[in-house]
Amino acid sequence: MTQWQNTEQQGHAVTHNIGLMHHAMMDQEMANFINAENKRQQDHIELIASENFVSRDILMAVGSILTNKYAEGYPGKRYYGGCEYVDQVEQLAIERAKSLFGCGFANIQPHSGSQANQAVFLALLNPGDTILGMSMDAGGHLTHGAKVSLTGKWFNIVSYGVHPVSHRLDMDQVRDLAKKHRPKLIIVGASSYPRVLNFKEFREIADEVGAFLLADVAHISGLIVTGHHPHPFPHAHVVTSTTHKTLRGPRGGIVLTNEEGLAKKIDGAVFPGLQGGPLMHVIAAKGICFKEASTPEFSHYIRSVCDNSAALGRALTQRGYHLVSGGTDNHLLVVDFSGSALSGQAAQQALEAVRITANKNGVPNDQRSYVQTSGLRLGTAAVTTRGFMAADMDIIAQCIHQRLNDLGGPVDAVIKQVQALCRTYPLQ
Ligand code: DSN
Repeated sequence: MTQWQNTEQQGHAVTHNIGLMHHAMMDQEMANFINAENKRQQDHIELIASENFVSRDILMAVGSILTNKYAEGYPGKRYYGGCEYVDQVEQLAIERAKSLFGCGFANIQPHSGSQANQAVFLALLNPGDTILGMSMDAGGHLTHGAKVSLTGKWFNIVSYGVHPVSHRLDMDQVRDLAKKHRPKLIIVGASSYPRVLNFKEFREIADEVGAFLLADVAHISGLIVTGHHPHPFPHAHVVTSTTHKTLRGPRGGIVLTNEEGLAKKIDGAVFPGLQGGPLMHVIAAKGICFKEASTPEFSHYIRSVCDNSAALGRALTQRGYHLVSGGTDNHLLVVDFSGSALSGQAAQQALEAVRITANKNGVPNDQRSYVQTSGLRLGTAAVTTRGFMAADMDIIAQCIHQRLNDLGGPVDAVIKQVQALCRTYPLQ
């Protein structure tokens, strides 16, 4: 149970508030869509590994009047007047971020994880510099060097992958590539890597070639701050994260470092380098998120996220599915359909029809296109927030299996099981 699910009364209060808020909106056309999405979130099992459900306090902050305020600059150094309260909001959130991650400097203004990464590139690199990052089919993120992203267009990208059999990071390959290409920046971090990242070894390689090390922990930051994954500090020069995945905060990004000189460059890169006015309502919500993530309840939640992920992996393996790397150490797993007639895209669509939401994903050495893919990424952060437990993972695996094993068959029986689970764990 999460901190706000512990009291049923609180849970009901949230449902009521959200419902009332949207029913009371003047723009009924838009309210109808928001209400429909609210119902979709209630009625579907959410397995997209990067999504979660925020607390009532975070929702209230995101919907607050702070959205009205322009505050270009940083606390005490704004370009506009009237910033005395938003200064306090941002300073409190910064202090909480530093305390949560145990670091000296935090910029909490990036609008997203991608912009947090771009700020690091702007602060540390020049166009044409070499970046060594993880390839997308091995689990890396778009901003780590994909050709279609700004990173791929403006920098010289060298990509490392995973071992073709174990699907785990091949540190010899990373070292060899680093020595051969002498990157200015090495990125460690992933969007679909189910195993532990060895930040220490990455730093050793970075030091050997004189590169900066960026740890993009967008997916695993909730695990890191609760001790369920090794910490990127003191190894990384810079750490970026989103706040809305396992950290369970509002959508957004952060950049962290222990080095004052880097912190100054990063601040300048975020504003005025990349962004204009910070989203003060989101910054307040980030501050609430950092406080929530420092509680024992959150630590217990993350333990359950990992237990559920392991249980889901086991339940799928027992039903004959192959997982990238054979399993998971964190909040996500990737089902590997390589060699089968089913693509990741077809699996995603088939599950959508029974109200299970997941996303297609590349797998190591994927023979299908980025549109089709041969994998399906599943994560347990969102369902665990609802209160799902390890035994429920077996039911989810059974629903997935029933559906994928009989694509032309009737969907009613599976939908009924999904409905029953969603009713057992209503969203607050
Ligand atoms: N879209 C995010 C994810 O699903 O991992 C990464 O940006």
